[in-house]
Amino acid sequence: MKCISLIGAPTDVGASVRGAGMGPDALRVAGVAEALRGHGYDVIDRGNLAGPPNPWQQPQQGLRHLPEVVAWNRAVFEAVATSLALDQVPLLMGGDHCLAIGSISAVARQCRQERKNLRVVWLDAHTDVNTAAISPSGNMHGMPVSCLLGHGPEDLVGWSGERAAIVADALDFIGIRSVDADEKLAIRQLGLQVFDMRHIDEHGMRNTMTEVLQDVDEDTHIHVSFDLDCLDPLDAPGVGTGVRGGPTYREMQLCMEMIADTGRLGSLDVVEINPALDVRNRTAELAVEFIQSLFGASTLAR
Ligand code: HAR
Ligand code: MN
Ligand code: MN
Ligand code: MN
Repeated sequence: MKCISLIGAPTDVGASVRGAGMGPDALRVAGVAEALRGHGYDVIDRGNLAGPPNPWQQPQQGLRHLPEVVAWNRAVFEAVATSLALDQVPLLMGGDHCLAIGSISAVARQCRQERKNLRVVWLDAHTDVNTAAISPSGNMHGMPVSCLLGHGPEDLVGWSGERAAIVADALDFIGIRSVDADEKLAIRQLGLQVFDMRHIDEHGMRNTMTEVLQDVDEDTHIHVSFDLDCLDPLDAPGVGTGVRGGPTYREMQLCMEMIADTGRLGSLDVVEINPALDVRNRTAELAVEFIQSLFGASTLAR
């Protein structure tokens, strides 16, 4: 069994509200390391990365806090790359979702070196495929997917060794229910596969995940990018941009369990937990439950 390395990135420079920078400690307090050790994993907590404070400024040329977003993602990229080089499973504890740029760029580079097929499962209420030109807010947590597809600011593309860290076919979105007007056009132009809440309502989580995971094989590396606002805000109140109508607790458990069953989970982001908005750390505790399922905990298996 591989060793899991916890990497904290305590920042909210990409977010619309303050507070996600406290996410790593919320996950620690909720017992993420102990829970995973309880399932037999070796867990190393690498502590928190360092980076610039949040200057809390207006967007410039459509991008808010670009230099700070670049600095934090550089640190994340190096830490995730180091963990993968040691054959560990990096668990990035955000922080806001802009950090997926550094995380997934490092994963994509490693997969190219090892000739693995990278598949990214994006669990979110939002598609995060805005750009400076179309974002209604300039907040960069709404843009990581564009950067990873090679359509971001020059400072944030190409880190994996190719302009596009991932191709559209390698990415599946689950739980989507909030897409901005111009983002819809981008989704169509890029040919992205979006399993929105309507799809999950009609086909159920089981059929949805069967479709998402159908071509996973022994050479596949699955990266899960888990934005806690994918869940319903009634279950996960500690998020900055909650949208009602998310998957149920049971549906999300099944999603995690079906990914675990493939045995191909190789890396994970857990982002957008905002303890300042939470109720007694409920959202971090919920995240720890889902993380356990993702790493193979099940009711009856020992
Ligand atoms: N689509 C909106 C924007 O770009 C909201 C962004 C999303 N918030 C997140 N990321 N938490 O998924 O401004
Ligand atoms: Mn997101
Ligand atoms: Mn989101
Ligand atoms: Mn697909």
